Amino acid sequence: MASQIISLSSIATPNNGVDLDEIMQQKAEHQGCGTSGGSGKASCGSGAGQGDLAPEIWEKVKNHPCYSEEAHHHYARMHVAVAPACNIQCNYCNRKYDCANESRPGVVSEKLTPEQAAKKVLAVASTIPQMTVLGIAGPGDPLANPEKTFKTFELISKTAPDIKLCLSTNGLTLPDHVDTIARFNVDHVTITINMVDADIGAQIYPWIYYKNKRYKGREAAQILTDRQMLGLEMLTERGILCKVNSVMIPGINDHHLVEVNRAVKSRGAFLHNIMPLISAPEHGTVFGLNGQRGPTAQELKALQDSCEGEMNMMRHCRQCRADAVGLLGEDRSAEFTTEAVMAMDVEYDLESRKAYQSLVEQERQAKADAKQAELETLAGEQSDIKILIAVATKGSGRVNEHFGHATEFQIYEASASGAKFVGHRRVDLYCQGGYGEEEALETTVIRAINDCTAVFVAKIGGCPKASLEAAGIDAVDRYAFEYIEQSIIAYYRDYLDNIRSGAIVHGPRGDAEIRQGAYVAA
Ligand code: CLF
Ligand code: SF4
Repeated sequence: MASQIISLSSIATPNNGVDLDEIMQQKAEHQGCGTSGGSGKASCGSGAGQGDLAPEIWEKVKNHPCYSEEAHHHYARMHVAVAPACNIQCNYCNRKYDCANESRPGVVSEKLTPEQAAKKVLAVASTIPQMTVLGIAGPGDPLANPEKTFKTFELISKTAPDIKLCLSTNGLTLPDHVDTIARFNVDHVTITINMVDADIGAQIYPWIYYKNKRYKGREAAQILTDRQMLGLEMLTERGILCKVNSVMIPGINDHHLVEVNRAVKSRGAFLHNIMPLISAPEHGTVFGLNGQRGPTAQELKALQDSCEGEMNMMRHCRQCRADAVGLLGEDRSAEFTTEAVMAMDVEYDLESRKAYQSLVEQERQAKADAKQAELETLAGEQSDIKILIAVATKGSGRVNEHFGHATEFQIYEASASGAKFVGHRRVDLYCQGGYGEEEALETTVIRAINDCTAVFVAKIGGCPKASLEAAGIDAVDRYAFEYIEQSIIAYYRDYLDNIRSGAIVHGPRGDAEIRQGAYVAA
């Protein structure tokens, strides 16, 4: 999503472009044009988001945007593309495809040396104080490029010791590197595990290259799954937090992923991230070319829901580029080209980063308190009605994006138990230079959020509002600049009241689409 560029100064506030004074002013202006704001309760209180996590685990996840859904509204990650080679072939991967406007794993604009990567990390950390995690996720496999990967970690752990190190691998050589991973204090490792059955694996992986030999078919898949399970066990024994990423491929591993979920949970994985297959002919992948489809939004949600009782499910993954920079829903990589980074005068100021992050923590606490207060108004509510709500946001857990500027919508499920983040949907930009593209609205936005009862926005024009309402989606701007979860709970309470009074009739919504094609910037 390279077109979603926010100015450098914008991210240097806890609200991603909107500081608190500015929010209050925007709220006042917004209310002045005929809408009403929600209630902005905020007070001090309990810790934001720790739940029942042990303190040492919370310490590791609290500002990691991938390991904590709540943190992803506030903290950013960056990837450095130091690992070009791969030792396996996945039928959904084509690293030759390179488009600056495309956002998916394996895609990068520039490959870096470890030294260039280290300079880039300092440049980004100085510009974006809420960048807390450095991940190496390709464009190939980091552990198929161990020298470059670990050299990069070594350089960064010396110059920017407050940044968490993160690694994402296919797992084939993972057991060989577990000791080195532990030595470099890499606290977070992701393994992509799509199967634990070699017959299914043979449909996903045409070959692997292992110990100087190429293996194919079932034999290749069996070696891969054995190595993945061993690597996962070795990491969790050492107390390293492991996340498992799985690509949901309808007709191949969709039902099987429940079994994968059990297998990784029993080996100590902390989090399971089931992602939709991205498959389009223009990507040139085997699956893209043979017409393999990805899941619909409701198919993905149903699978995630069915695994949720087993372990923590990640639903906020953005399937990032291997050179992504910024909050998960944005990509600022275009600001940090090698040329731009090398020309930068970088001053790494640990104290000012800490000071900034303490402001972020205050904002998180205020948000958690506001949510809790609103939740108390649902106490005793017995309704089993659940609705989905799409939210236009640019971070900080607030409804703070205009409908026409949204390149994605965050999706929440509202129920008697409160508001739960259940995913996001990417869309084409509706606003194209001052006028709305009806086609983009009809073909993309409505299809992407068709399963939602309402969409919350900071602002929306009359035409798109009417189109959404014709599609049965309530376009709501009365919560502009309020906290998302607090607003969703308030809306849900009103929704139930309206059903009971007969003002509205609750009915089922349809399915929605997950965007599959290449992203085209406005
Ligand atoms: Fe990067 Fe991955 Fe680390 Fe995150 S991404 S290496 S754990 S810092 Fe995150 Fe991006 Fe999804 Fe990966 S949103 S693709 S899960
Ligand atoms: Fe591509 Fe990653 Fe699969 Fe390698 S492991 S083929 S880089 S998706």
